[in-house]
Amino acid sequence: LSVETVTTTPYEGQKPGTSGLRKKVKVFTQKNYTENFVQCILDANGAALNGSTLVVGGDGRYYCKEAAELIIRICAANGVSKLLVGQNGILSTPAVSSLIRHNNALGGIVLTASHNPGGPENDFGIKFNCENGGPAPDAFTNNIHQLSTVIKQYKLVPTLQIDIGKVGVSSFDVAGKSFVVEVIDSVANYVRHMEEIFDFAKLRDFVSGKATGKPLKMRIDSMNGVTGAYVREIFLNRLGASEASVVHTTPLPDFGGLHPDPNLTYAKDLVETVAKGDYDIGAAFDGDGDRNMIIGSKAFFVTPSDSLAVIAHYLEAIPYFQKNGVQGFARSMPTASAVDLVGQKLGKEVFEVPTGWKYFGNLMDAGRLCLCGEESFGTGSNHIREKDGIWAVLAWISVMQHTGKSIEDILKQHWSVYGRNYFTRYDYEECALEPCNEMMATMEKSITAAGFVGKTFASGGKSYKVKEADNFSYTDPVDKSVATKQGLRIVFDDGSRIVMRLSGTGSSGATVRLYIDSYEKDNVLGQASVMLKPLIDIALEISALPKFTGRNAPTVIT
Ligand code: VG1
Ligand code: CO
Repeated sequence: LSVETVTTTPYEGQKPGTSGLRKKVKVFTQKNYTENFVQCILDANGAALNGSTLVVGGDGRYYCKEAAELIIRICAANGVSKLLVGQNGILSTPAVSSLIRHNNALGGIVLTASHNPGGPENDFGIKFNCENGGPAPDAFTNNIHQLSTVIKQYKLVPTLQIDIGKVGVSSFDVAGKSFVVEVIDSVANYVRHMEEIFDFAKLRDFVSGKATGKPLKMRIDSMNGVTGAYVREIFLNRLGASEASVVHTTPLPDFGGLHPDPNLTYAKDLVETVAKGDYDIGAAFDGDGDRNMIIGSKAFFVTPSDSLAVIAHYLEAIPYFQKNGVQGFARSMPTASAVDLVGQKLGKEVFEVPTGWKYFGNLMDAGRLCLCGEESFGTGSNHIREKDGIWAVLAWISVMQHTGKSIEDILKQHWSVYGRNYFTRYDYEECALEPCNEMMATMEKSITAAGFVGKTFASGGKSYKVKEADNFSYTDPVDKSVATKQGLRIVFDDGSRIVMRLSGTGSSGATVRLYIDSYEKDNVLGQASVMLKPLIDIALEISALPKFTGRNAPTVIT
């Protein structure tokens, strides 16, 4: 087969955000758009690309398969030796991370827009993960973007034909060099990995009811995303759950019209079913399987910040940590600091990093971090370098098995020991960009002006004194790289916080995220929306959000 060089011109805006490049399908399917970006990803790897192995797969959304086939033809022309491709182009994000690590690959190209809706009218995305299995760091993605502004040509092997619907190995001769494509079973490697981490025999006895006399009643909702196949294999085949325990397990190109984001708004079906029914645990995942939501009986909601803290507290219930030890913990800056308290108690390092999983990787590689999470329904460990939805559910079931308690009781006990971080996030989606930029600039100015620290704000009978206010910046403790402008934050005397930032995962307009975090040592059984109301009002006042966005209410509350 021979290589063709195609002349092209740059597209504007090929700048990866929090987690890869996300645009409407219609943008990706413009002439040479995907080709350009993929060529830039490959070029950003420099000489290391030659003779390398890469992993390719995605969440099964619309355009995934076509993009995977295109990537195969481009990789073939650029000196890559071997590709591991998920069958039909399907691999969850955690599975890609695991495969990269297990195969010593140079990296992986992940085809997903994660929790964004899919289908011809909606979003597609491409993300590059590096050889540690984690999302490429800022320096790398900046390089990709830089290359995309000057690209003049890309290379591909236009005549390379391959059926990625069939598992198997195909070898090609590309201009005298060997190129191998191995289409792999999408779930096998990942399932094996989970079996190494958790005690499946014990969990099977617990889930099937052999150990307790009654099966664990669960409802696992894949929301028509990529986790369906993984969920069926793990929960039904390996752990002996009943067929009724899993729903929406067929990955669909448009997620069946669902917005595959596991939160109280978009996973409504799960929440309502569990609220009405007789379940011990409910869980949902996002499109690419890295996010998770956990709810207990009667839809008792576990905030992701609490979920992280509880798992941290019970890590000894998981064989992987018994074997490998427990290093430090970490959370993203907007995430409530519940895990910090567990870290303090256990004498572990706790890190606060900017939003996005890429910031955890260095700390894990350096052996300083084993468990981390984000308020955005992301939880994971150093078994891979992505957050991992199914892993989180297995961790929770392990904690339930270990304690013999319900999810609600586990949380209540946790709060009685550590106190409670009330937390909520307000999202204002698809706002006009300009006024949002102006709002952020104005707020940054006012919170960093002389006299702001020390000021007191009062609302609803509560008052809060500003202790610290800034635009968060982070210096990576390992490679000393600096990330600036990661979100405005106001920290009050009692540890309560207001955080505001613009999303970096949207495909159009601006999404404002407002995070409210308030700690109570003793008053732990209140209702979050009531407890947080005063701080929310203060945040809206300081930011003048209604004025800038024209919105009186958020689109999503989590
Ligand atoms: C959001 C979340 C962030 C998460 C990112 C990717 O980013 O807030 O915590 O890491 O999505 O998650 P942003 O910039 O929109 O706030 V996923 O599951 O969409 O890859
Ligand atoms: Co995701």
